[in-house]
Amino acid sequence: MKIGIVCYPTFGGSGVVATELGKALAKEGHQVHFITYRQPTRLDFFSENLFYHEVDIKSYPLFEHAPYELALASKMVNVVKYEALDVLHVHYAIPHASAAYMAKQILKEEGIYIPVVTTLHGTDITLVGKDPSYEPVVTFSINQSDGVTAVSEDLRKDTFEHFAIKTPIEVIPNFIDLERFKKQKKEHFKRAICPNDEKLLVHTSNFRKVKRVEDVIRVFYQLRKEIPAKLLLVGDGPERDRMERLCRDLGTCDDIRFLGKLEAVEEVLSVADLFLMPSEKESFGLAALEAMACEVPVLSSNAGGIPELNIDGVTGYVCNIGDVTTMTAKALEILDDKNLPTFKTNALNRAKEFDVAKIRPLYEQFYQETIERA
Ligand code: GMT
Repeated sequence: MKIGIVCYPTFGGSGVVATELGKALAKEGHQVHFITYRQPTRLDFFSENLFYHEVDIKSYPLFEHAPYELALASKMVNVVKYEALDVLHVHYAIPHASAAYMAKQILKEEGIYIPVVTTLHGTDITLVGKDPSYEPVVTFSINQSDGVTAVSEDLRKDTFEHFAIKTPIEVIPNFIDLERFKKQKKEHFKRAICPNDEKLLVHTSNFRKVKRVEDVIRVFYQLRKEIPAKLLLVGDGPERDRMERLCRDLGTCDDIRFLGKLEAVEEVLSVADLFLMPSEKESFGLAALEAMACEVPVLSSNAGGIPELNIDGVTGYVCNIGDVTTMTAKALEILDDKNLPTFKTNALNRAKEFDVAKIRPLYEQFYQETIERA
């Protein structure tokens, strides 16, 4: 198949899923064309089946905001036409699904039909999409897509609950490349961070409010009173300054390190004992899956689709959003040397259920069905 993939090229989960899916499809012999405003972060190598088309966003003094959606739709028209694509797969509804609708209408005028698959990732529905300033366009463009997928059952339900959706939505979960995300031998790294064999906790995110990084620090602060431990915070974003101040106020700076954005997050995960994901909203929780693949149990909130991944009492624990006290107690239980090896094994076994080799064929089948139906 010749597949066009539209996504955000940044560190966010939807861009990662889109890029990794494209790479996996290219490995299977499909020709994959990425259409974005910047080279996706994980697409920095050559492959005969992978192509990248940059969206040119022309500015003009009259525009306070350059019309990205129009430039994107025009690029889609161009790529579909000249590369003879079979299907266009857009990740994240805003503004990709509506740009795809516009491209589709333009191509129709020229007698070209392009089926559009839209994948809903989370905040495009749960936060941004619900906002009245976007809702009508989001509803319309989902309904106009030829196929729609959501990354969890919870996101699927949420979409039907909050939007007047007439089209079916198929759940295709996030996936993981177990070749890349696996426990690596990094004992020297562990010794450098935890010289006295402390337990190592890790959180990775984009430090947005919705991730509740404050809960990570408060859980760690409580836990640190009970056992020797260190915390690594990976990523960066709007909450980082506030979190650094909180660490200083609590006097925990010696045990917490902010690592900023890291590409090789699997190296940090390889030495971790526990991953924390206390999010307010989380449609799936790809970062938790990455941790589990590196044999790290997960202490999470019960937001959104996380419980579909993190099995309470098996791969970690699932607690109510914001319940720092219970989270601390559960963290201590997981980190107890009697329990930790079992949680680690269970986490890895669960991650294997989301192996890219199992999930990629679901997308291929979905494309085929969408093309045939259209
Ligand atoms: O988590 C983020 O803020 C990034 C966001 C995105 O859209 O890039 O991630 C969303 O999509 C990921 C991939 O499908 C999911 O694993 C994340 O759970 C989801 N984030 C939220 O729902 C907050």
